[in-house]
Amino acid sequence: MKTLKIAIQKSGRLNEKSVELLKNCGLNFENYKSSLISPVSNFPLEILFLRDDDIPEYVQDGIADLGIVGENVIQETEVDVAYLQPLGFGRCSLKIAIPNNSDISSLASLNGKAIATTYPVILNKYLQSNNIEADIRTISGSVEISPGLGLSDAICDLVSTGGTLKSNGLKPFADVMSSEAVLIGRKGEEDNDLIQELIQRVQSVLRAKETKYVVLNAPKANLDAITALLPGVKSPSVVALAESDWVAVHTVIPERDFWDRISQLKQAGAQGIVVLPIEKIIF
Ligand code: PRT
Ligand code: ZN
Repeated sequence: MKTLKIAIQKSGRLNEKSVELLKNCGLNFENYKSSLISPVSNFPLEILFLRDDDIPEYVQDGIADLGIVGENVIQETEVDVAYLQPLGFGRCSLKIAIPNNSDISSLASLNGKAIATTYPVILNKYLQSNNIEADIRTISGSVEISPGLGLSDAICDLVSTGGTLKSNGLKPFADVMSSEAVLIGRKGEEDNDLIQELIQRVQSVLRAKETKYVVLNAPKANLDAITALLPGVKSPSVVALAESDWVAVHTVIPERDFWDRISQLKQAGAQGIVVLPIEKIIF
């Protein structure tokens, strides 16, 4: 069987989470910072460690079968690849930002202004779709200092916490795109059995991350009220306890409404609530 190749970022913001995801998928490999390629010992897969900017093209051209990279980089490189799975990390937005004291007040007032960015392709499309004619100044980094140096009237850059904008006297003005890390593959190869196996492993890890395993004790009399609050994978397991009026309930709860559920459960009479992380959920 052909050995697949997956390209991930060698170092930078996506490296650690990409390695963690692949390890959580049960893949054994060495993560030497010095090597560019690392074989997986228990799956026909090799990991390529690359600059993130090169990953989309490597996948498009078939040098790698799969890649993990920010959506922003895929859009900027304009490659034709298959989006296989959003991964929920590396979240950020590409925003136009302006100096705090700028007179730019509406999208139309960007007409004729200079905007510095490392994302000229995405910015150009955004401006065109909004009928704005601005001067895009493509620079290779430190975009946020360009208005202060008098090189541009605005910038278009990635923002996560907003701290970099703030510390440079800038404020967000318009959202161009939101982005997260995604698993991409070569177009036409999506049905490959090994690729499908990997996608399923990735999905089971992501599902597990979104949920917690909860064990609680409930008075039998309140069981209906308590199970009504619990979605579970199918339905909660109810286990007898030595004390005959009580049962233990085992279930999974989505992370997003976790605290609401826990307080509702307490109100419904649940006690001794134990919450555990889940490693994988396989349907
Ligand atoms: O060396 P290589 O080319 O591989 O890496 P790189 O330096 O080009 O990219 P890297 O590691 O900085 O980012 C990789 C990916 O992480 C990006 O392509 C995005 O998909 C994602 N990501 C998520 C971010 C951010 N958040 C982010 N905040 N990439 C960059 N930033 C930068 C931003 O450019 C700005 O300088 O962080 C600063 C703003 O951060 P806040 O928190 O102050 O708003
Ligand atoms: Zn890069």
